[in-house]
Amino acid sequence: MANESLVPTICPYCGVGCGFYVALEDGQEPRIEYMPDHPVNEGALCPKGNAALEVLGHPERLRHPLKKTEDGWAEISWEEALDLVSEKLKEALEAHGPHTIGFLGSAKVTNEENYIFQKMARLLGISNVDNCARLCHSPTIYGLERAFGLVGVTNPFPDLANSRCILVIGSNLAENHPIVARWILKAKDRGATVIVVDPRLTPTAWLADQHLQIDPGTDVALLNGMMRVILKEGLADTEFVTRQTVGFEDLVGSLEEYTPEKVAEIAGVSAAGIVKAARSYARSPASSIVYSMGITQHAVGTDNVTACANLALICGQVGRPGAGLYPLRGQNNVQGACDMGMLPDFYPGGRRIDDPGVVEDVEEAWGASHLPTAPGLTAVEMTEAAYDGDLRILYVVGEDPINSGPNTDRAREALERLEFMVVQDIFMTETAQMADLVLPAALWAEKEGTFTSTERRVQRIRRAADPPGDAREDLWIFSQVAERLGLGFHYAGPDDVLTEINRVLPSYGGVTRERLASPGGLIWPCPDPGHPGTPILHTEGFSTPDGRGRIVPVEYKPPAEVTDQEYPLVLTTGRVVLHYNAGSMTRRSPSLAGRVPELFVEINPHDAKKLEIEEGDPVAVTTARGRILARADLTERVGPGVVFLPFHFPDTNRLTTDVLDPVAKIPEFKVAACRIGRG
Ligand SMILES: Nc1nc2c(c(=O)[nH]1)N[C@H]1C(S)=C(S)[C@@H](COP(=O)(O)OP(=O)(O)OC[C@H]3O[C@@H](n4cnc5c(=O)[nH]c(N)nc54)[C@H](O)[C@@H]3O)O[C@H]1N2
Ligand SMILES: Nc1nc2c(c(=O)[nH]1)N[C@H]1C(S)=C(S)[C@@H](COP(=O)(O)OP(=O)(O)OC[C@H]3O[C@@H](n4cnc5c(=O)[nH]c(N)nc54)[C@H](O)[C@@H]3O)O[C@H]1N2
Ligand code: SF4
Ligand SMILES: [Mo]
Repeated sequence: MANESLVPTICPYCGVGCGFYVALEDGQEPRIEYMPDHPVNEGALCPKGNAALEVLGHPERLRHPLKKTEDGWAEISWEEALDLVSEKLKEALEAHGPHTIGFLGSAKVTNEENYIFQKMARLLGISNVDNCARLCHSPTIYGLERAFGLVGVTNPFPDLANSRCILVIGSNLAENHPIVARWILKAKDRGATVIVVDPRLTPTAWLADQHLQIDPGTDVALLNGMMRVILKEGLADTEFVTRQTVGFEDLVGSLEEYTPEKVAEIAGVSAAGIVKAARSYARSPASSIVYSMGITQHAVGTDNVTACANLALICGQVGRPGAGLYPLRGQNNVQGACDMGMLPDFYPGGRRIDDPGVVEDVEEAWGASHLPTAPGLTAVEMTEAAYDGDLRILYVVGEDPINSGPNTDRAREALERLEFMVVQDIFMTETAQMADLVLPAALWAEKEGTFTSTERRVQRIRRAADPPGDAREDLWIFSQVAERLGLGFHYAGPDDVLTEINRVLPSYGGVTRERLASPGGLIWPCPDPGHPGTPILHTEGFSTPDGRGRIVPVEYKPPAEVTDQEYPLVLTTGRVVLHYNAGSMTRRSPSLAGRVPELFVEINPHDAKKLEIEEGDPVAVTTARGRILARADLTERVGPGVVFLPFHFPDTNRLTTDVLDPVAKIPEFKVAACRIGRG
């Protein structure tokens, strides 16, 4: 091990926040060394974590600022690039006002970087700021803020091993949060019952004792049905309900018509299965609910989240070891991006922008005046505003909306109408190709800072490699733009920004640089330097003003788009273990891309037979918005009538609908009506 150094860091892919070391040895390529003393992954990594270093020196990394010209891309200096961004912003601010500008921050960049980016926006009066949480857990933000007063996974992952019943609903964690599956296996080892609710027979469903293969978009009916069983059989925790909640009586009245038989008909599962799941969850001494995109990515996403919270509240299954609610967040730093205020309606620390007290606090902390006092546009609304000509400038950091947003043919038209778009990324994404200016960023292993995992665990990343060419840290780029706009950002580096975060965000008060040295970091709320962090939330009541959880009845509503003769199949979209989101990193990772090289569509063999489609055939998938080609994968993973497309390759989102949940403004990625034909 001569001349070897081990740089501790955090996986850049999903929100589980696994730790590992980058081993640097003279004359050798950097390699991964496992971190057995990390509390969450205990040294293990999933295939993506193991491949994390493959993109580091990739030949396609962006190396220079690029300006679009009539003859294609021209390499320009940073000086010219930064001047251009600041001039465009200044011009638009003066001529048209801050509401014509949008900033999309990134759940892949650090807390410090998001903090600075949204601060820059707000100081300029811009409140159109958002991040990919809009497409992901925005229903959790509104649903859990109302129910519990605080948004976050309630218990740490190792605590899943203390659950006796785990209800996994709309989450394929075996593929998408694979290290969480280890804790579920540990719970099973100790005798826990695992129930999986998913329209597909996923690898997660294979772990289950009971799989409820519901029809897409019927979760509210199922959860209401389970709650009705629990009430009728006297299985609710009435003591907890009386002491710690409000709204129970309204719920009781609302559930009457959700009989097991009726729900069975709506959701396409057996009445006995509903009763069994309800009993398992309510009777166990410690139950947890784990949910993600199968719950949130619906026009009724906020209702779905609310129904999950209602179930936990009436059974008193929250606020104790083994009893929690786990909205598994997606990106490595999506929790952090939201904590830092990279949202149109929240200042840093999850504090509402339209609360005058909050605005006053932030103004004082920043030494600023006239900060925005009203929410701006959300991500998908910004696209709409661009379409209508109301949004003129878009600054996109570490996101690829032309692949990851809904109904992308229309989104493409919208972004084409922008006056100026700058994209800051590590690769030339599809969105970057549409930009007027592309800025090359340093990736996680090339910079310092912190990420906040889905457990609310704040952890440090450290520099282990030099960025390629002229690529620079996102923080440096933002600071340079801010300086040109006269905002007086004089941060010496990420540590300086973290010190400000400690001062401005109450729950990060004690999350200081010094305390983040050991594996596992700190879990917020951690208000002061002597505080140990808060692994389990709501142990002493909820974070609402009166300390009580809110039970809010919700009614089942069918998905926005229903099947008909022209579009007889339900299209649902999602993920596979070897690829990540729009694929900019995994499609360039040889060990991953080689194993899933192209777009495929899962079709049930019964449907395929009727359509005379064979395994491997090229087929056309068509919705009201477009037609794309994919390779047929005939599999029982989807039930008859349902087809599944991953969104890791361009095209899938040309098909998805941009119908939004009215509260969270998340698009319904999980249900569209489609037809399949020969390609
Ligand atoms: N390998 C891999 N890991 C990832 C990612 C990735 O792209 N690849 N992305 C990260 C991100 S950003 C996120 S947000 C997470 C997402 O992680 P997940 O939420 O697990 O991802 P999805 O595959 O989108 O959807 C989960 C499941 O919901 C099911 N589902 C669809 N419709 C319904 C429904 O109506 N009801 C119910 N109950 N279930 C339904 C799908 O069949 C699918 O199995 O993963 C993170 N981790
Ligand atoms: N059909 C369908 N669509 C979906 C979903 C679905 O289930 N179905 N899921 C939605 C969900 S949950 C999410 S979260 C979104 C994700 O949508 P996006 O956030 O748009 O997806 P990513 O591909 O993760 O994009 C992250 C980008 O950051 C870049 N990047 C990585 N590191 C850095 C860095 O350090 N600095 C900078 N500047 N850039 C960096 C990567 O190259 C990549 O281009 O997609 C949504 N879209
Ligand atoms: S589970 Fe998530 S954080 Fe852990 S190694 Fe896999 S992708 Fe990385
Ligand atoms: Mo996500």
